[in-house]
Amino acid sequence: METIIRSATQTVVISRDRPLVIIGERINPTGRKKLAAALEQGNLKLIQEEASKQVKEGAHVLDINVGVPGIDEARVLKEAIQVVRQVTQVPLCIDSALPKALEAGLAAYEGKALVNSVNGEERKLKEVLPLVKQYGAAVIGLTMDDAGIPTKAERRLQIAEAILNAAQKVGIPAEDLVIDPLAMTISTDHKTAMETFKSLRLIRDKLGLNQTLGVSNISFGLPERHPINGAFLALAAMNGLTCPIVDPTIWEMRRAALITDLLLGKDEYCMNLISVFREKFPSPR
Ligand code: THG
Repeated sequence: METIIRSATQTVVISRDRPLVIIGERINPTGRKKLAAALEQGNLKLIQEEASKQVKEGAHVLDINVGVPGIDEARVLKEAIQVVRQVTQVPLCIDSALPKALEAGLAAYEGKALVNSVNGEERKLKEVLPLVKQYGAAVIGLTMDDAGIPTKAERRLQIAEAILNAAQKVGIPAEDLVIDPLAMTISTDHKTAMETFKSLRLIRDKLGLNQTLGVSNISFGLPERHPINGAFLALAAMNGLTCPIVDPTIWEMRRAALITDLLLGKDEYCMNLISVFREKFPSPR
């Protein structure tokens, strides 16, 4: 199963047989006051800086979310996509809760985008999937529906199946659907990571789909967040995660992804690990 996304000049292939595809999460005003303020003022300089920095630190794809309350999200998303293109050519993941904004983003994007996201709610499926089809994009499907996020992995698999069926019904092939089985906060449910791993395995083994996770969700409210996120990333990759959403500018996260690829046999001669290490730490340490 290969999910292919593209910019005008670059192609990224997401597959179990390949290294993890890193989706850079930093262009998102949630929990980032400075970015939210810049977006409100129409200043897109910070977005360009975040784009360049993340690609330099190993992001293969950039998530673009400009959701600030009260903002004209369709217009700002379109502008953000245009200014990011001026500084990097990596493919984009267009992230909005508003179908109108997704449409404006897709119309402004040159290539095959990844749309973040649809879920199992009837209304969402009806609004978002036709857009994905119309623009020939790929889409992330969250395993939640009108009843919320199921605790049990078996139910998350059912929702993934329902999203897959709905996608195929409008002509979106299975390879253009990436499932997000949802990383929850482990500080409020000590078994939640285990349920996410089980979801990853079920969806991988029964549906064969590529899968993403917002990795940092796992560690909210805890000390040692980055090491927790890193270990979670590795275990999730072992169970079917292929394109994590992370902050690659945190070296510990990039390092976790590199080491995970190495241990899962995706880094022949350890070339990637060694070359990134040399670039990052040019002098002996
Ligand atoms: N699944 C999918 N998409 C997602 C998520 C997911 N998009 C949003 C989110 N979850 C992943 N992206 C982010 C973006 C920003 C932050 C976290 C996850 C963030 N982090 C710091 C924090 O934790 O407080 C902010 C502080 C900072 O670094 O400045 O803001 O699960 N499909």
